[in-house]
Amino acid sequence: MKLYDLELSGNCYKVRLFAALAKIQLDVVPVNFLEGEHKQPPLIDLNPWGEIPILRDGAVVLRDSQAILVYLAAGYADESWLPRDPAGLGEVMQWLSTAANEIQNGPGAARLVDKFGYAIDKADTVRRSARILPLIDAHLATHRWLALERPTIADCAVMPYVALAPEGGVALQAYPHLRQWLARIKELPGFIPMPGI
Ligand SMILES: N[C@@H](CCC(=O)N[C@@H](CS)C(=O)NCC(=O)O)C(=O)O
Repeated sequence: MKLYDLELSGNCYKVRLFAALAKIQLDVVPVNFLEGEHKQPPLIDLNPWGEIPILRDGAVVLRDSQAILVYLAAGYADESWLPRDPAGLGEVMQWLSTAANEIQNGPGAARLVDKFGYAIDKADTVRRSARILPLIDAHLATHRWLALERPTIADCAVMPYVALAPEGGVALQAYPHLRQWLARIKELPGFIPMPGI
Protein backbone atom coordinates (compact mmCIF):
# COMPACT_ATOMS: atom_id res chain seq x y z
CA MET A 1 0.00 0.00 0.00
CA LYS A 2 1.29 3.43 -0.93
CA LEU A 3 0.57 6.53 1.16
CA TYR A 4 1.23 9.78 -0.68
CA ASP A 5 2.44 11.86 2.21
CA LEU A 6 3.72 15.15 3.60
CA GLU A 7 5.66 14.95 6.86
CA LEU A 8 4.29 18.26 8.20
CA SER A 9 0.65 17.41 7.40
CA GLY A 10 -1.49 16.43 10.38
CA ASN A 11 -3.90 14.70 8.01
CA CYS A 12 -1.10 12.51 6.64
CA TYR A 13 0.20 11.93 10.16
CA LYS A 14 -3.22 10.55 11.24
CA VAL A 15 -2.69 7.74 8.76
CA ARG A 16 0.98 7.15 9.58
CA LEU A 17 0.14 7.13 13.29
CA PHE A 18 -2.67 4.60 12.99
CA ALA A 19 -0.63 2.35 10.70
CA ALA A 20 2.20 2.39 13.25
CA LEU A 21 -0.12 1.64 16.19
CA ALA A 22 -1.93 -1.16 14.33
CA LYS A 23 1.28 -2.49 12.75
CA ILE A 24 0.10 -1.99 9.18
CA GLN A 25 2.85 -1.79 6.57
CA LEU A 26 2.69 1.34 4.42
CA ASP A 27 5.02 2.44 1.67
CA VAL A 28 5.23 6.18 2.47
CA VAL A 29 5.80 8.25 -0.68
CA PRO A 30 6.85 11.86 0.07
CA VAL A 31 5.04 14.45 -2.06
CA ASN A 32 6.78 17.68 -3.08
CA PHE A 33 4.02 19.90 -1.72
CA LEU A 34 5.83 23.22 -2.22
CA GLU A 35 6.19 22.48 -5.93
CA GLY A 36 2.54 21.46 -6.15
CA GLU A 37 3.17 17.82 -7.04
CA HIS A 38 -0.30 17.02 -5.62
CA LYS A 39 -1.91 19.40 -8.15
CA GLN A 40 -0.36 17.70 -11.19
CA PRO A 41 -0.54 14.31 -12.89
CA PRO A 42 -0.26 11.61 -11.76
CA LEU A 43 -1.47 12.66 -8.27
CA ILE A 44 -4.26 14.94 -9.49
CA ASP A 45 -5.63 11.93 -11.38
CA LEU A 46 -5.66 9.92 -8.15
CA ASN A 47 -7.31 12.77 -6.20
CA PRO A 48 -8.98 15.50 -8.26
CA TRP A 49 -9.43 17.47 -4.99
CA GLY A 50 -5.68 18.19 -5.22
CA GLU A 51 -5.05 17.18 -1.61
CA ILE A 52 -3.05 14.63 0.32
CA PRO A 53 -3.05 12.12 1.94
CA ILE A 54 -3.92 9.66 -0.80
CA LEU A 55 -3.86 5.92 -0.23
CA ARG A 56 -3.38 3.45 -3.05
CA ASP A 57 -3.95 -0.24 -2.38
CA GLY A 58 -3.98 -2.06 -5.72
CA ALA A 59 -7.10 -0.90 -7.53
CA VAL A 60 -8.39 0.98 -4.48
CA VAL A 61 -7.55 4.70 -4.39
CA LEU A 62 -8.79 6.82 -1.50
CA ARG A 63 -8.55 10.48 -0.54
CA ASP A 64 -9.41 11.95 2.87
CA SER A 65 -7.63 10.92 6.04
CA GLN A 66 -10.82 9.83 7.81
CA ALA A 67 -11.82 7.56 4.92
CA ILE A 68 -8.32 6.10 4.83
CA LEU A 69 -8.43 5.37 8.57
CA VAL A 70 -11.74 3.54 8.11
CA TYR A 71 -10.37 1.54 5.18
CA LEU A 72 -7.22 0.50 6.98
CA ALA A 73 -9.04 -0.34 10.22
CA ALA A 74 -11.76 -2.34 8.45
CA GLY A 75 -9.36 -4.23 6.22
CA TYR A 76 -6.10 -4.54 8.08
CA ALA A 77 -6.59 -4.18 11.85
CA ASP A 78 -8.46 -5.92 14.62
CA GLU A 79 -11.98 -4.77 15.44
CA SER A 80 -10.90 -2.94 18.58
CA TRP A 81 -9.94 0.07 16.43
CA LEU A 82 -13.24 0.25 14.54
CA PRO A 83 -16.16 -1.82 15.85
CA ARG A 84 -18.77 -3.30 13.54
CA ASP A 85 -21.81 -3.00 15.83
CA PRO A 86 -24.03 -0.04 14.86
CA ALA A 87 -23.77 1.85 18.16
CA GLY A 88 -20.01 1.44 18.41
CA LEU A 89 -19.49 2.31 14.75
CA GLY A 90 -21.62 5.43 15.14
CA GLU A 91 -19.72 6.46 18.26
CA VAL A 92 -16.40 6.31 16.43
CA MET A 93 -17.75 7.97 13.29
CA GLN A 94 -19.05 11.00 15.18
CA TRP A 95 -15.46 11.73 16.24
CA LEU A 96 -14.18 11.30 12.68
CA SER A 97 -16.67 13.98 11.66
CA THR A 98 -15.46 16.20 14.50
CA ALA A 99 -11.91 15.76 13.19
CA ALA A 100 -12.96 16.74 9.66
CA ASN A 101 -15.09 19.71 10.71
CA GLU A 102 -14.58 21.36 14.09
CA ILE A 103 -10.93 20.37 14.51
CA GLN A 104 -9.86 20.91 10.89
CA ASN A 105 -11.56 24.32 10.74
CA GLY A 106 -10.53 25.34 14.27
CA PRO A 107 -6.99 24.52 15.46
CA GLY A 108 -6.06 22.93 12.13
CA ALA A 109 -6.89 26.09 10.19
CA ALA A 110 -5.28 28.36 12.82
CA ARG A 111 -2.02 26.46 12.23
CA LEU A 112 -2.38 26.86 8.46
CA VAL A 113 -2.44 30.65 8.97
CA ASP A 114 0.45 30.91 11.44
CA LYS A 115 2.75 28.21 10.10
CA PHE A 116 2.04 28.22 6.38
CA GLY A 117 0.63 31.71 5.71
CA TYR A 118 -2.76 30.59 4.38
CA ALA A 119 -5.24 33.44 3.80
CA ILE A 120 -7.86 32.21 6.26
CA ASP A 121 -9.78 34.33 8.81
CA LYS A 122 -7.55 33.73 11.85
CA ALA A 123 -10.06 35.15 14.34
CA ASP A 124 -12.66 32.70 13.08
CA THR A 125 -10.29 29.75 13.57
CA VAL A 126 -9.55 30.92 17.13
CA ARG A 127 -13.28 31.27 17.87
CA ARG A 128 -13.93 27.76 16.54
CA SER A 129 -11.05 26.37 18.62
CA ALA A 130 -12.40 28.08 21.76
CA ARG A 131 -15.74 26.38 21.17
CA ILE A 132 -14.61 22.80 20.51
CA LEU A 133 -11.56 22.36 22.76
CA PRO A 134 -13.46 22.89 26.06
CA LEU A 135 -16.09 20.40 24.88
CA ILE A 136 -13.45 17.76 24.22
CA ASP A 137 -11.73 18.57 27.52
CA ALA A 138 -15.05 18.10 29.35
CA HIS A 139 -15.61 14.77 27.56
CA LEU A 140 -12.14 13.61 28.56
CA ALA A 141 -12.74 14.58 32.19
CA THR A 142 -14.80 11.39 32.46
CA HIS A 143 -13.33 9.27 29.63
CA ARG A 144 -9.78 8.05 29.05
CA TRP A 145 -10.33 7.77 25.28
CA LEU A 146 -12.65 9.58 22.87
CA ALA A 147 -14.82 6.56 22.09
CA LEU A 148 -15.65 3.17 23.57
CA GLU A 149 -13.24 3.56 26.54
CA ARG A 150 -10.33 2.27 24.46
CA PRO A 151 -8.02 3.58 21.73
CA THR A 152 -9.79 3.67 18.36
CA ILE A 153 -9.30 5.48 15.08
CA ALA A 154 -11.30 8.32 16.69
CA ASP A 155 -8.22 9.17 18.77
CA CYS A 156 -5.95 8.95 15.71
CA ALA A 157 -8.22 11.30 13.75
CA VAL A 158 -8.71 13.99 16.38
CA MET A 159 -5.30 13.98 18.06
CA PRO A 160 -2.93 15.50 15.47
CA TYR A 161 -4.44 18.97 14.99
CA VAL A 162 -5.29 19.20 18.70
CA ALA A 163 -1.68 18.43 19.62
CA LEU A 164 -0.44 20.89 16.97
CA ALA A 165 -2.80 23.67 18.12
CA PRO A 166 0.00 25.71 19.76
CA GLU A 167 1.63 26.03 16.31
CA GLY A 168 -1.47 28.04 15.40
CA GLY A 169 -1.29 30.15 18.53
CA VAL A 170 -4.02 28.12 20.27
CA ALA A 171 -2.78 27.28 23.77
CA LEU A 172 -3.73 24.03 25.49
CA GLN A 173 -2.88 25.01 29.08
CA ALA A 174 -6.53 25.49 30.00
CA TYR A 175 -7.39 21.91 29.00
CA PRO A 176 -5.78 19.50 31.51
CA HIS A 177 -7.86 16.44 30.59
CA LEU A 178 -7.10 16.94 26.94
CA ARG A 179 -3.37 17.21 27.69
CA GLN A 180 -3.51 14.00 29.74
CA TRP A 181 -5.21 12.26 26.81
CA LEU A 182 -2.45 13.46 24.45
CA ALA A 183 0.11 12.02 26.87
CA ARG A 184 -1.79 8.70 26.98
CA ILE A 185 -1.73 8.45 23.17
CA LYS A 186 2.03 9.07 23.20
CA GLU A 187 2.43 6.10 25.54
CA LEU A 188 0.64 3.63 23.24
CA PRO A 189 2.88 0.83 21.92
CA GLY A 190 4.07 1.70 18.44
CA PHE A 191 3.43 5.45 18.78
CA ILE A 192 5.38 7.58 16.30
CA PRO A 193 5.86 11.36 16.50
CA MET A 194 5.81 14.04 13.82
CA PRO A 195 7.47 17.47 13.90
CA GLY A 196 5.60 19.49 16.55
CA ILE A 197 4.24 16.42 18.36
N1 LIG B 1 -10.38 16.19 4.21
C1 LIG B 1 -9.01 15.95 3.82
C2 LIG B 1 -8.24 17.25 3.83
C3 LIG B 1 -6.86 17.04 3.24
C4 LIG B 1 -6.07 18.31 3.18
O1 LIG B 1 -6.59 19.42 3.37
N2 LIG B 1 -4.80 18.13 2.90
C5 LIG B 1 -3.92 19.26 2.78
C6 LIG B 1 -2.59 18.91 3.41
S1 LIG B 1 -2.81 18.69 5.15
C7 LIG B 1 -3.74 19.55 1.32
O2 LIG B 1 -3.35 18.67 0.58
N3 LIG B 1 -4.06 20.78 0.88
C8 LIG B 1 -3.93 21.14 -0.47
C9 LIG B 1 -3.27 22.47 -0.63
O3 LIG B 1 -3.28 23.27 0.32
O4 LIG B 1 -2.72 22.71 -1.71
C10 LIG B 1 -8.37 14.92 4.74
O5 LIG B 1 -8.84 14.76 5.87
O6 LIG B 1 -7.43 14.25 4.32
